[in-house]
Amino acid sequence: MFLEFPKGFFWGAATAAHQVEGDNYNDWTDWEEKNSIRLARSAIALARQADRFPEMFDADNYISGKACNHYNLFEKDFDIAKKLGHNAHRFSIEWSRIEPEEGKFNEAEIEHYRKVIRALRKRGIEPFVTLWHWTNPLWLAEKGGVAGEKFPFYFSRYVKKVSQSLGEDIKFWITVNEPNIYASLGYITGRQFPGKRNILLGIKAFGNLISAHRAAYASIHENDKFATVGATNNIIYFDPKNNNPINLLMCRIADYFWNIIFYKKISDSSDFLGCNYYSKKSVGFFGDAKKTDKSDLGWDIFPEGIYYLLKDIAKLKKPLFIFENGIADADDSERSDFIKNHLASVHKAISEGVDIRGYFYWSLLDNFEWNKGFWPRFGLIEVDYKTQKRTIRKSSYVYSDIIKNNGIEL
Ligand code: IFM
Repeated sequence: MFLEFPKGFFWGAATAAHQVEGDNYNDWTDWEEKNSIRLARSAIALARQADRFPEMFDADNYISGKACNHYNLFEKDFDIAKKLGHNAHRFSIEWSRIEPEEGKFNEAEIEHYRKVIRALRKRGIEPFVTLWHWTNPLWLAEKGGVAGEKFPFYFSRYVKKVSQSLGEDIKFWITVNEPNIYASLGYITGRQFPGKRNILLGIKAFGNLISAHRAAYASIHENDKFATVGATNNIIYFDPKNNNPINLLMCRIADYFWNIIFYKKISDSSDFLGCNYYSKKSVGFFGDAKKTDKSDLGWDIFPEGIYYLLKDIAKLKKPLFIFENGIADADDSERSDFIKNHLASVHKAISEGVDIRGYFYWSLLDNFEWNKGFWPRFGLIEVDYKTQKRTIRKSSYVYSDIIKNNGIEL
């Protein structure tokens, strides 16, 4: 059976500045230096993977450092994306490079991103620009970071500068990435930067990201009324352990707060909504989690989940994009099926009328996975961090055939 996607569908992969560029200096870098030893020690929690990924016990694994040196190698990386047939690419602009001192913008760095954008266009690849993918300039940390009173103001001032400088080459803007993950892991569980455990701060950070999105939406449109602007959030399928009414209720509550509330708050100031889907979570009491295959990170593989979530989010009547969907799979044994099966679910939603415009695999390259460091391997392209050699994984060719055919054979 052949499942064809709509004409003009955007196909590509995504990256984020801090995870691939190398030599960034921002609030996250600072946290890495202070926490790398602790993270290496606490990796014991993932010890079932210890034989395969001994680097998880090494503090250096948790320092982003040169990362993939994509800052210098972007042209080569885009050559590979082009060879694989990608017609779109999502990347992020690093705020700490653009505005290293408060209110002072670095024109040389703006020029760098102009070159990145033109390198994509030259290869026939549509750029999708994320303006904030979790990292901030150091001066902002002193003002309370994302939970600080004036965060939306600072963000929209930076966005205004970027859109005035680069706007003529950009059609698609993604203001903020995964506010729900950032607020919950950063401010509530404290598992990643800034490592706080304060629910009120978490709510403040989340609210600020909503206001920041709205302000950025307005300032981009002021500059270019034809721009297409949205934001992207992490979505999880909450799976009840059984049909006990308490479990069902818990799932509905989790679903509303994790998957829906952000989109509801921003949909009147968004031209599209972005969805980043990876996994499901078992919820509730009185039973065991249903068994599924798992990624190297232990995340459940559940392709049907994206179908249900897209159907639900579609009720907000906005065009949708899948801006992230991927798997940590170092030996590349699961990735091809992962992509195909998730795309089959996306196609099912499209065939039932959901307006989905594009799919971006996470990630183009292996990269720095935040508080897990370098050991999880998400890339279509394998990166040897010592030599910076790129090796195209087999699953990339499977994805490439899907793109060429604009559809999947099941
Ligand atoms: O690597 C991250 C990305 O930065 C945000 N979304 C989830 C990915 C995988 O964990």
